[in-house]
Amino acid sequence: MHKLAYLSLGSNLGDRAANLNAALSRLQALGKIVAVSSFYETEPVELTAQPWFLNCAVALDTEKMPRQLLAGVLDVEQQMGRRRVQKKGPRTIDIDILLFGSSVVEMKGLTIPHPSMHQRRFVLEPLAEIAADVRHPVLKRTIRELRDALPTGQQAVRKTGKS
Ligand code: PH2
Ligand code: MG
Ligand code: MG
Repeated sequence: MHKLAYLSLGSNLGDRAANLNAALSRLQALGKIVAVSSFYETEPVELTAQPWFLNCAVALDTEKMPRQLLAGVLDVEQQMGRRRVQKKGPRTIDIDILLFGSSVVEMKGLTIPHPSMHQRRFVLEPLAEIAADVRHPVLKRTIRELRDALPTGQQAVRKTGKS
């Protein structure tokens, strides 16, 4: 059974663009990448005393179940040398599952839709580029509507080239 999953990728250590590209390449083991947003230079949120991020959004056509997909993305993070030193702190690569078709998933260690995606401009701005009309299955708003409803001037997000 095919599902269209949307992922958020972020990096703020080392060569950030190379890290995003390496993750994109490895994600092909988990399905077919059908869309990738531009890369966005984004101000850190939550833990603000850390380098700026490069973030993007990806649409992945996958046959994996949510659990397997999570295991797969954690595996890619591991392969890329991610070390969990500080919660929400600097990382070579972070891959978060945002949406999984229109499924709502509540399992230990995995909540889909991602519980804070609708509050994060660094997620919604890239995602709106590839999924503006996709509807959040819990909030019943499209990604464009969620993006437009964010408070203005709060988190800086700048579109850069694609790679
Ligand atoms: N990820 C976080 C915390 N803060 N800020 C930005 N701009 N981009 C991120 O990917 C990010 C963050 C935790 O995963
Ligand atoms: Mg994250
Ligand atoms: Mg994560």
